[in-house]
Amino acid sequence: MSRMFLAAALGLPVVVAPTAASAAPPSGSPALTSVIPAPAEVSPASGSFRLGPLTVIRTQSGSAAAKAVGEQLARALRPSTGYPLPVVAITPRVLPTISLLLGANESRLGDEGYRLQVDARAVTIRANKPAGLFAGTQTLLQLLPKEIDSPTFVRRSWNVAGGSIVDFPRFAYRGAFMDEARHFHTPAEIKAYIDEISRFKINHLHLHLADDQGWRIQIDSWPKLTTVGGGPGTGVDGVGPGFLTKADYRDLVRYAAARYVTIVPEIDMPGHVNAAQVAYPELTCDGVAPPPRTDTEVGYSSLCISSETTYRFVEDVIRELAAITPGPYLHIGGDEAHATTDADYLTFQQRVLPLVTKYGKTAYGWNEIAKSPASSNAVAQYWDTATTNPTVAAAVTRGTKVIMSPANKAYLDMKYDRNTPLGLSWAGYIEVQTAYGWDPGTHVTGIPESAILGVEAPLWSETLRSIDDIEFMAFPRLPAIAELGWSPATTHDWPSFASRLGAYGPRWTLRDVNFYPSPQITWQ
Ligand code: TNX
Repeated sequence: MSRMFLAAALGLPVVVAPTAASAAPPSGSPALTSVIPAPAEVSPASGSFRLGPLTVIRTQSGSAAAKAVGEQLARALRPSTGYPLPVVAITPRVLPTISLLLGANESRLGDEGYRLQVDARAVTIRANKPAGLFAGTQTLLQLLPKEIDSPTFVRRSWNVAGGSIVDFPRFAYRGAFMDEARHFHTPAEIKAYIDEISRFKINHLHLHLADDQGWRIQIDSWPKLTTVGGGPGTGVDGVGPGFLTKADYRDLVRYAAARYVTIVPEIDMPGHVNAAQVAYPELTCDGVAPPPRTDTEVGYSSLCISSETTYRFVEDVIRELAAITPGPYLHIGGDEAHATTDADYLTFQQRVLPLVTKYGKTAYGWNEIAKSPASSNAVAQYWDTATTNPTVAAAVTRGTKVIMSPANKAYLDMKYDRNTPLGLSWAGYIEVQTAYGWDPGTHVTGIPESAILGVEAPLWSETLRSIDDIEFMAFPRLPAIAELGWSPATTHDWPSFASRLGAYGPRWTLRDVNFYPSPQITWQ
């Protein structure tokens, strides 16, 4: 204890070793050190908490958000345990209690951090904000025996190892990504993915809503975008039609928010716009509709930079999208604009980046936007495979912030190896150890940690059809990226991650989540 206080007083990282008194965790209960992403501080202690038929979930009185987190926890625990687990605001002291309390009053926890304490009488999660309570409950789920994830009743004892965890994120932004354009994934599939990513404390979901092969979000002022651009025959190979109505989108925003995930919408421009031009030929310079495209080429389409119709279109889309998006970011793409001249690209971004600000959002785009001086208050998504990029480094000195998605590390649509049946390989093969083996804070020369908002794991859909396909590519690499975004760099350790992942695998099996059984991992 005194060593811990001394270290804290000196501002040193506190690494707390289990004391001699700490018994091994109860049989079948994971150790406090088994959590993904690795918590900031873990202090195992003796004893354990037994979740039983009389356990109650107590939430901060007066907080509807804390109560909602408590209800979600109860819904996660009831099927396998069969216990009633009432969610209440006050409890008699004699009952075993899981408490979710606000007012942790500990600044280093920030908005998403939490403190979790486990002893024989109670599990107590304290946080400054409800987001921290949600994060703490995700940790608690991993501390219960894996059978907790069974959709049906399991007869066993439900113990949680004693001790405490203090946890908070390294980066504010941890993102996942779905490509709705190349293949439309339904709202139910998007929700299923949100359920899984939020378990690893991912807090943003970027939706790529338009590309050459399809347009997937209702825009009232340009209705043919979806009736034509999202209609039959759209998507890669013509087999990915569909679109989100505004009602669908609002419902997804709410569903994600309940899991502390913020939706980030993307409309890619000035390239990747063939589907919009098929629907509205006036978006081309010659006014002639191009043929619909269902192949996977990139870089052939461009909005007409000299036409005022283009800016009327772009402003309408940004305005309507901003109005249904409570989150701070609006992604305007900007990648692979090979059919736009450099001068036109700059002209376009100088007009469009400020439009995002006009509608109250922070502009977010692929790293090519760093070419534009107007990107200084925007966020650039680094997808380059190189570890130097002078253009992005120069933008950073002007104020541009960066989210790291290097394609050769963080792209979940890259094959694991040459035998992977799905995915692409233009950025290389990415096995789990490769996805885990980099540091977002030092990866690119001239992009210091102070300029980095976080990480994101794109998952492009050229080869993906079903939720099974999505899960197979995302798991187990998404937890690797989640750990790089959440956990302190000092916890980074491949053998530890590999062993925690191996122990986690059966949970996916119990939840019927498809995953790639990487040969790099000893699956339990
Ligand atoms: C490059 S990454 C693209 C996408 C493709 C992806 C496939 C980026 C900003 N653009 O258009 O879908 O590769 O991996």
